[in-house]
Amino acid sequence: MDPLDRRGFLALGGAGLICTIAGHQITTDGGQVDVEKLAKEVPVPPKVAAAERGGGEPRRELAAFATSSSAVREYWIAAEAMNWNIVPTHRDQMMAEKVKEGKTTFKAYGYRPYSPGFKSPLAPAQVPGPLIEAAVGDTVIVHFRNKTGSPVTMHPHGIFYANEMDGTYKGKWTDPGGFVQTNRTFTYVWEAREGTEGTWLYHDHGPMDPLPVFKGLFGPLVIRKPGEVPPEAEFFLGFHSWDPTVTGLKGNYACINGHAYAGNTPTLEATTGQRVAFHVYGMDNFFHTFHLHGHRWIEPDGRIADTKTFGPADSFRVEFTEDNPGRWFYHCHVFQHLHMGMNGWYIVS
Ligand SMILES: [Cu+2]
Repeated sequence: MDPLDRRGFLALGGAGLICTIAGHQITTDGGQVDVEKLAKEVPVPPKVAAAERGGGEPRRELAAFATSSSAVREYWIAAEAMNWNIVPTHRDQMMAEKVKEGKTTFKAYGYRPYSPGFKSPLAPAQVPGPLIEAAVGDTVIVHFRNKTGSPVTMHPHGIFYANEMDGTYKGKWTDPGGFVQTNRTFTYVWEAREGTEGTWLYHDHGPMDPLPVFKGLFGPLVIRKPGEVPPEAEFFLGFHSWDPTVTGLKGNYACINGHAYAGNTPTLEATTGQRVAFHVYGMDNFFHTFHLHGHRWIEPDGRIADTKTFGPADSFRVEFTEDNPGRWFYHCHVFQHLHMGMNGWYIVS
C-alpha cells in the first residue's frame, strides 16, 4: 500500500474532505476557500455555452403543465452575496454569557425574494432563503437570477421536475439550469404532482457544490395536501453549520436558520390551544437530533416521541396541539452542536 501524504491522511481521518473542485481537494483544515476564484477554473459545460450563444434559456410552454384546478405559483429569487452576522447579539442566552470570538460577521450567500420581473427586493438576502409554498396540483415557476461571483443554481427536493429542471451540475451533461452564471437568469418549472406533498427544501447544486450551500444557499419548500389548512403556528427551521472553511472566522458555529445561540436563532411563539407545526431540515455534513422541551408528538409509525434524529437533507414536520405554556428550549441534542449554538427559545403564552 502506498504511504499517504499529509493531505490524503487528513482527507481520510483528521480533517474531512468536503469536495474536489477543478482538481483541488477542499478539506475542513485547509483554511478559507475563495469560491469565486476557484469558480474561474471550472469550464462552462457545452450545453450551457450553446444556450448562451442561442440567446438565452430554452422556454417551456406552461400550458403543458396547467390543469383547470391548479394554480401557478410564481417566484422571483436572486442569489446574492451579503454580510451576515452569525451571532448578532454577541450573547449566548442559554449559558448567559458573551460569545468568545470578537468577529462573527462574514460574506455569506443568500437567496433573496423579489417582486415580479425583479423590479424591487421584497426582503434582504437571507439564510435560509424564502419559503416556497404550493399545494398538490400547482405548478411552481421560479425565475432565478445569479448575482454572486460563482455559478450557482436552485435544486428542489420532493417536488416533481423534468430532467432539465433539476438545477444540478452534471459535468459535460449539464443543462443550463445546472450552471447559472453570474448575472444570468434561468426559469425553473417544477410540478407539485400527486404524491409530492410534504416538508422539503431547495439548495444550490451547481459546480461549486457544496461550498455555496455552506455559504447559505438553501431554503424551505412546503407542498400541502389539497384542501389542507396550514397550522395556526408553524415554523421552518434549517439546521446547519458554519465553519472557518467558508467563513474565514475563528469559531465553529452550529446554527439554526443562519444564527447560533438562543436569542440569535429564531425565537418562536405560540399560544395554548393552537395547532403547531415545526418543519425541520438538515443542510450540512452532520446528523442532528431535533428536541423540543415540554412537548411530544406522534411519529408516522404511531410512536410517541420528543426527539427526532435526521441527516443531511432529511426533512420532516412534527405537529401537535399546544397545551404547555412557558419559555421552552428547542435544540439539537448532539451535545457538541447544542453548545456550538444549535439552540433556541420557544415561548408559549
Ligand atoms: Cu446537531
